[in-house]
Amino acid sequence: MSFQPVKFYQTGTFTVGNRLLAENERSVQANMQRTNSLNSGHRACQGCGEALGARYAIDAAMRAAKNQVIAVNATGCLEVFSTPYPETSWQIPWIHSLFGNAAAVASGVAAAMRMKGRDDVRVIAQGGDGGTTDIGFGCLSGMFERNDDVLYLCYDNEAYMNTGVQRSSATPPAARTATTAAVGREPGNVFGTGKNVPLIAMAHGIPYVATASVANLRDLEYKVTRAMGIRGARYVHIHVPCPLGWGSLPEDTIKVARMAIESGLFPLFEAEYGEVTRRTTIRRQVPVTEYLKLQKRFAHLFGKEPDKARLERIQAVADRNIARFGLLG
Ligand SMILES: Cc1ncc(C[n+]2csc(CCOP(=O)(O)OP(=O)(O)O)c2C)c(N)n1
Ligand code: SF4
Repeated sequence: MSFQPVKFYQTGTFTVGNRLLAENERSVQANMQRTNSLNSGHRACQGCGEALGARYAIDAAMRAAKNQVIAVNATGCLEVFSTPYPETSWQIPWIHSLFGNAAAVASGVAAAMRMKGRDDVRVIAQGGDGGTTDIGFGCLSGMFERNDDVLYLCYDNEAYMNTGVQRSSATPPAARTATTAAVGREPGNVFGTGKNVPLIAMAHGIPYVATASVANLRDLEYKVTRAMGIRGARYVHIHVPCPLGWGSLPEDTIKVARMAIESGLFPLFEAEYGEVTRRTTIRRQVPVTEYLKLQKRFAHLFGKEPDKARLERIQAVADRNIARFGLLG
């Protein structure tokens, strides 16, 4: 008799499918022992990708470290919506210092733990793309270069959201922000600017670098767990749509994140010591327009006449990623 294994798709939460999986394959969030590190009651907007990503990432890290985690947070939405003094949604030791020094503070905490002989306590630094790719970049590079025993999590919502959606060096080309108006000869953010911090992290030769997305929460948990199993400097860059800044519907957060992956604009991969070791292939490449149309920050590309030239340039970015990382298998 022929045998066809049953494949469960909705395995991320408390769904039936997840409970039918073997215990070691279930998501951290599906387990009653999850730590709820970022608890309910915080003030993130509806559909905030950053809140979702942080909850999954830190709970996975807590499980991997047997609940011995200290987190250092850069200034930004995650810090502000979770910790309006004197309240906090964090259920873990958590420190906020400045906008740009999370990596340096985390290096200091890791050094203190080493001096105390507490190698069971693991240190995480986290921040938005502005705190990571711009103002905190020097501290982050130093942390990488010294190979400090810290996992850095960047929640990339592609702009400075907490202060009203200003452009960062992670803002994509053509995106409208408060500082890149959709007018003039080059509407939105200019092409050919910005930086790719996962690739820069790889250039430091650190033990582990990965990209992840809230569209694939099991993969996010896996990558954080993997990173926690390694000592030294580690970096995970998580794509987190921001309904407020991107002008997307709160209920579309996962869809928007998935379109970024399936168009090739946000490649998912892992790298060890500077070399790509694994990437997530795409079943069917979707045109970038499917992703862009869901967001008002790109609305100027779809006026009476679509801005063909800019759309083609964005498509070329996606196609280049697909070729570079071999995303079509
Ligand atoms: C030295 C300094 N400059 C500016 C600010 C104001 N500030 C606070 S949060 C923030 C934006 C944070 O953006 P990002 O790091 O991308 O995180 P997000 O809010 O998007 O999650 C800015 C500019 C500050 N706190 N400190
Ligand atoms: S502005 Fe964006 S990142 Fe900040 S809480 Fe709202 S949805 Fe989240």
